[in-house]
Amino acid sequence: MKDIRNIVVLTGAGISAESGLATFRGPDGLWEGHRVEDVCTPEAFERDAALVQRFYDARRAALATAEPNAAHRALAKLDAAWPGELLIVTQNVDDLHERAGARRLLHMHGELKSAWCTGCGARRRWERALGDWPACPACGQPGLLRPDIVWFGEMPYGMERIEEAVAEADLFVSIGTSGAVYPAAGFVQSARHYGAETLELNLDPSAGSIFFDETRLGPASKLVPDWVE
Ligand code: BJW
Repeated sequence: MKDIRNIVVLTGAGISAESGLATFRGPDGLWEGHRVEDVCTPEAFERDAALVQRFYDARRAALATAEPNAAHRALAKLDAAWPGELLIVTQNVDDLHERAGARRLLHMHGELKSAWCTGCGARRRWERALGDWPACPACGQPGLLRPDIVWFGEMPYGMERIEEAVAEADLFVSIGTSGAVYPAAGFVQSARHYGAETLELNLDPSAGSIFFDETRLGPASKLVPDWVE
């Protein structure tokens, strides 16, 4: 095995499943009969903002009672102890990684507890429901706040920093993601291209399983602590 100094960890909905938060695809992947691909777009928000706000209000309500699990805690422990470079790139919009103590963390698909104003561009911490359609606290304009979430067709956050970290990585680890959504699904191939070892920890093999040097199947709460220790 090569010397490992720089690590990139990519996480998806599967790491929060054992904290009680639903994943997107599979049996629980529908919401009020809508596919995630139909709710999570700027076009859906233009068409029916109230429906999309309800989807995120329900997600905020679920997050209020969720706690980090052993997988989040193990990554936070790795973050605290790892002397080399580490970047945890999460596709998740929950805050369970940071509540477990992770610091070297990037939310590439946005955050549930943030709202942004499409009028003035201000981003604000937001824990309440947006369903009552409040005015923007920065510019005072009503009806312009939206969830600070990256929808299909929008550019994920932090791509430059992620691409740099992936190019420098000696080890790329993917946890609890189906590999159905790009650009995150393509990171493993970039990491390989730049010479990193690649490891997948997931309940089922993902769409990109063939690109990993090793895949370990099982629940994240078991696999992640086993890998970190
Ligand atoms: C467990 C477990 C347990 C369960 N233990 N495991 C080709 C190239 C590039 C782009 C595209 C392309 N083709 C199409 C596109 C565009 C599009 C896309 O990917 N579409 C696909 C449908 C094909 N992508 C975009 O539009 C993105 N933007 C973009 O591409 O901009 C241009 C650009 C170009 C080039 C470079 C950079 C940018 C934006 C994507 C935004 C995604 N947004 C969402 C919703 C918002 C967040 C939210 O509301 O929460 O993000 S969609 C949804 O899917 C959410 C997730 O973050 C994302 C990924 O889902 P995830 O996490 O993988 O969850 P699941 O449910 O799919 O899988 C869970 C997994 O866990 C499963 O495998 C289970 O087995 C496992 N599991 N329990 C361990 N206990």
